[in-house]
Amino acid sequence: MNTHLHLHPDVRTALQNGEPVVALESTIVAHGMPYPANLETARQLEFLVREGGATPATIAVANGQMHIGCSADMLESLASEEGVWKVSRRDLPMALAQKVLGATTVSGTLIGADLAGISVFATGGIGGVHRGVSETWDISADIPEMARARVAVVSAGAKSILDLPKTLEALETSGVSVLGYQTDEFPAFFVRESGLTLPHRCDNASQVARAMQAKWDLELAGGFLVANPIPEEHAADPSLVQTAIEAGLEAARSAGIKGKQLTPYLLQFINEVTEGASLKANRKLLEHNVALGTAIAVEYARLKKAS
Ligand code: PSU
Ligand code: MN
Repeated sequence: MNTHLHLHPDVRTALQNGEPVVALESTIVAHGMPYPANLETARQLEFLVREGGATPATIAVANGQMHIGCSADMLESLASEEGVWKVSRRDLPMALAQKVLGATTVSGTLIGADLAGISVFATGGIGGVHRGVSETWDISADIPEMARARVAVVSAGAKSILDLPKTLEALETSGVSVLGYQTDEFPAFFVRESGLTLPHRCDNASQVARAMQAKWDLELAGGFLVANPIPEEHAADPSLVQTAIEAGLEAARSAGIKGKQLTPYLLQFINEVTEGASLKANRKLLEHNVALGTAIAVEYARLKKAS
């Protein structure tokens, strides 16, 4: 095994036995939510994976290794320490070489999951094509990574801090199979609707698992984006969210925020402006995605054992 890869003993055992494992990202913990809600959420998500019959693997970088499954102490440090790196593919070599504490984005987490052989990863929202892309060329590394890693990502779609139509186009170009889960529409994170129609729909976890098996039996590179809308009862007021997003984009523009700082800046801005309403919705949709991701991981492990 690679010395830069550290598998938590529970994760190692589960993978060796062909049991279901669900990857979780750490950027939402370090850069996506305020303390202590971030730590409570991270622990709750791991609990939900176990409750659903799988093993959680929160992925992060520390002490020169990519950790596939974090210790309780590491989770606490990620949630509370200042200066935690935000790690995508380009940052990984230096984060490892300098032995810093790093939180992996969707893209960084996908690298770890793929190296470890974890087929399902549940998160909140993915990165994508930013608004104003023709000026900034800002397209998240999440997109090319979903095109490479053989992992199904469960998310509540993407926030309209992004250009959602262009994000879907970029996913199509990259060959990422986007599946609406019990929906025909691409969900927009805090809200269920975006007005954008998806090409494919699945209505249960076993349909998703069969598509995963088909794609990877053929040895096609890349994965899936399973788009799981936030439950109706937890969805935010669309106009409230839209106003907060517009204000955040304007504030980011005038403060000159760009590059890897932009997404964390916008997330924090929206959390503050909506006075916790968005944070609550964020936690609910994460729990919902983790429950679905776990069900998909269980189904996929069952299919693989049977074949
Ligand atoms: N979008 C969200 N919540 C998040 C992120 C995105 O709604 O927490 C995080 C994820 O870790 C994602 C990263 O991979 O931001 C994307 O950052 P960037 O736009 O810099 O690629
Ligand atoms: Mn970017």
